[in-house]
Amino acid sequence: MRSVFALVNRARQRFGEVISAMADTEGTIDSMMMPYSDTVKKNRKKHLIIKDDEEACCPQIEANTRTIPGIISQRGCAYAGCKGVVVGPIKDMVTITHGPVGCGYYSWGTRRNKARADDNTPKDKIYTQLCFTTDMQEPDIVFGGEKKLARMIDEVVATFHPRAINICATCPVGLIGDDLGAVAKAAEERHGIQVLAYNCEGYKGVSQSAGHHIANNNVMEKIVGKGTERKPGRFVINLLGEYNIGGDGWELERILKEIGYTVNCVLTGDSSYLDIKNLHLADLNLVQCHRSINYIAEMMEAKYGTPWLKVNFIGIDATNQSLRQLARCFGDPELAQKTEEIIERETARVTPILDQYRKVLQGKTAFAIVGGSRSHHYQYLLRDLGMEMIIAGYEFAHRDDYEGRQVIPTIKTDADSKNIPELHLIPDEKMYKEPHVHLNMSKEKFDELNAEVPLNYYEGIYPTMKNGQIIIDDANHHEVEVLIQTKKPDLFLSGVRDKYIVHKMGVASKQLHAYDYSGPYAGYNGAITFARDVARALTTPAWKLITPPWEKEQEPRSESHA
Ligand code: CFM
Repeated sequence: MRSVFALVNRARQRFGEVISAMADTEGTIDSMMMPYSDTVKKNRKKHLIIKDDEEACCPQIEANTRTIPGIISQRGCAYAGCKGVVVGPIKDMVTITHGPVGCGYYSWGTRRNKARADDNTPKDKIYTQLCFTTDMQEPDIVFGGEKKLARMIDEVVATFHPRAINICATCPVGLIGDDLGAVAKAAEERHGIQVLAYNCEGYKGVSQSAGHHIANNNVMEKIVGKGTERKPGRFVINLLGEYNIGGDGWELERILKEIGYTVNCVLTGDSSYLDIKNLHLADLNLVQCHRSINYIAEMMEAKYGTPWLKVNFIGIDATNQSLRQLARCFGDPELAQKTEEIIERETARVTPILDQYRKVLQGKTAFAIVGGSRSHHYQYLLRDLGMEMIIAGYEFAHRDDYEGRQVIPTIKTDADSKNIPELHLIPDEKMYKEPHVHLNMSKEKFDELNAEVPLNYYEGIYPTMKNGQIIIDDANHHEVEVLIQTKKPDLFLSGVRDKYIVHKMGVASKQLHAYDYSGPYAGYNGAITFARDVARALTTPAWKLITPPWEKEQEPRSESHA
């Protein structure tokens, strides 16, 4: 009898907790909406979800739509997504920014994708530390910038002899109508190397996400499939959507190579033009950042039949699970055994170190408001450390990143998304192989595998969140301030634009884009670095010296700020 009472009591208590958490969260959302007009309120409410365990499926969220004019959120532009994120890190291509100097200058070296020389790419063929821009001036805007761009390509070829060149468009180039495609084509004929033109004018689409798509299309159409050399090995894989921020990709290559995989290409962190040409010769694609690279994964599936597996190498449990699923894909007993050996050895090595950090991190809460995938991935690493991400936000993700890929056919296209060409590729006559042939297994075995380890699928962030937690799309400073004041996290994970404001509010803040010059954060060694950085951030005595603004006596606001 006692145990029944205990159960009932526990259930009541749990019910009470959930109700108060929900009421509290409703209150937070009401405060966020308070200053808004009815139209803005209606719009912003659609970009919020509260996780509800009772609901069978994820409520629909509005995502990848225009930010309301006048509200400053954290998004970037299409040029940033194309040049800054996807094609900029290709180490042996010169990437020219065609436009006034600001776009090239401010995207120069700010994303910490690292590159180094390898067997095929000597040091003098790596251009990622340099900034190339046409520096358009008023006469170029008035009379057109095509000649200046052509001259610049000639100069780049004469000085650096690169293997290939990217040209990325900025807003004014699209407005004055420079024909980048024609300039690139003429340059290819003059120099006998590939010159790719990306029409990634900043205003295309609603965020940098449009630039990812434009970059994916061009890389897929113009580079992938041009090579013929498969790297030696029985298990040849690509790691897509990994950009080697702070050396993440190198830590993952260390682990994957030791298990017995051949890493054909990491796209695009520390990748080379030569490797991308051979992308189609791998057996399997791993997808780390779904948002930025799912287009190439999907197009390769259509054109070559290459299956893809969504992985997450952020966190120990997440890494171990991804490695096990990866081994399952090849169905090889030796590979499975080696995987278990490495998992056991690495987990045993890092666990005692993480245990030490857990002593100060256990029970702490965090928010993450980042681009389009880290707010999901880092939940696993935080849980390894005894922490909980109570609010997760994306700047520019699409509905499938929140709700899962099954919603893709139901996503409405609008004027902004129609702006970005959608390539529909058909199976390549010579190179298409059925997915099970890529994995060297029978169709039956492949179907069994697919039932256990979902291939070509991503479930989104929603299932990982806990009851009552908030998911927010395209958050702005005002909303972030209210969330911090009401939910009082111990740690805020975001970018440099809000980092220092949050510090001044007395809350530790870590940059999750560039890792504040630290890293790697991926894999086993990355988990240690992250735990150390977060433990330091939370325990620094500086917090004792700061009084959050809401704890100070309210000073009357001056008219000019009202
Ligand atoms: Fe993918 Fe990225 Fe991200 Fe992204 Fe980015 Fe980035 Fe990011 Mo900054 S590709 S979506 S456009 S994981 S640069 S390495 S950290 S916003 S969450």
